[in-house]
Amino acid sequence: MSWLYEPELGPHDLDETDVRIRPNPKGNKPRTKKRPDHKSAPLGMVLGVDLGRYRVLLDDEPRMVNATLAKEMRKAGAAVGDRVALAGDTSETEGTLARIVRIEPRSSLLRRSADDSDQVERVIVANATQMMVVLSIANPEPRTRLVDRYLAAAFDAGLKPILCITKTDLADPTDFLANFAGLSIPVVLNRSDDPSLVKLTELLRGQTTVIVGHSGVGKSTLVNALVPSAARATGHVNAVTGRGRQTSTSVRAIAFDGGWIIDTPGIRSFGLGHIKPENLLRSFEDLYRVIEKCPRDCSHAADSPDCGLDDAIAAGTLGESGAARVDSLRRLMTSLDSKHEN
Ligand SMILES: Nc1nc2c(ncn2[C@@H]2O[C@H](COP(=O)(O)OP(=O)(O)OP(=O)(O)O)[C@@H](O)[C@H]2O)c(=O)[nH]1
Ligand SMILES: [Mg+2]
Ligand SMILES: [Zn+2]
Repeated sequence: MSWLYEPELGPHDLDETDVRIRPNPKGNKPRTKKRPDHKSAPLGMVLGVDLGRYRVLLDDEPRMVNATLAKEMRKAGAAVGDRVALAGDTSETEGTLARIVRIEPRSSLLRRSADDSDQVERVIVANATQMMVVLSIANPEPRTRLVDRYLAAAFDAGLKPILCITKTDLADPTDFLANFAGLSIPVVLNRSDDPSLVKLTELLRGQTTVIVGHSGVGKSTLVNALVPSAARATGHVNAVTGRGRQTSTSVRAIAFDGGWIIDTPGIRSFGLGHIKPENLLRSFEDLYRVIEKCPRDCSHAADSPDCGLDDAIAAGTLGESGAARVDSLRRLMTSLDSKHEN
């Protein structure tokens, strides 16, 4: 029973469609399935979601409205970034709650799965145009494999990727950057004691950018530097485990320079069970030009006899980090393959 999982709901939170007793004068005539089309319902954008409660910014008034999902929308769900139509009471009078009755078509959808063998998707953000992957050069240590995962997800969702390396006051990022030398992705360096926001602002202007990365890398710190009024809480990184404290617990869209920046909670893993294998290959753009010339039946796996990737490593044409890049791609391919065996 669903109420068991919604203990935080009070009496005002019940959707009115749950409790309305529909008059049915013709006795046992079945109720029509036809729903109102809500054509004139006010539109808005979802800026935040907490425990099933949506914060929606209206299009026509500079005002936020609290809303829940109408019954027929609960299965589909809405995400931060979604454009939605509202019905019911949007006056924000105490005790009233609007209902999300329609989600407008999405231009993009960023998803992850619980793990690579799980195709059940969790929607992170709708309608983003870019993904900024944040990693700190130290505390916590950067992990290139997670970046590769994010880049694959960005490619699959059609989002333009950006890399942002934070905490450059703690260590020199030069060596680490060699990992991404063959990619055409913009890279921004940042330190919070002397943030230079010029390049970042240029990259983010007018875009809807979802900001992702491990807990503690400094995502919310960056958001606060860009939009001080955002007042996002920031947390410490545990000195022993090197882990962040999962300070941000929900996704939030914040207006920035004609667009939006969307702060997300740090996550431990980013499953790719939902992405197309072809998109994984293409997201390794530095390797793809080699892969394209492989024999047609090449699996590009480590045991594939004529794979051009091995020749390219041997010839040194993939640069210093070539072997590590190929290894990362092959690990991801193996991990994603496990889903087909299940
Ligand atoms: N030295 C240094 N510390 C930084 C920098 N940027 C952020 N920090 C610190 O890193 C810690 C974590 O920052 P947050 O902004 O909370 O990190 P987050 O990525 O939002 O973390 P979650 O919300 O848990 O996902 C805080 O103590 C920040 O002060 C930086 O450039 N240099
Ligand atoms: Mg945060
Ligand atoms: Zn191959």
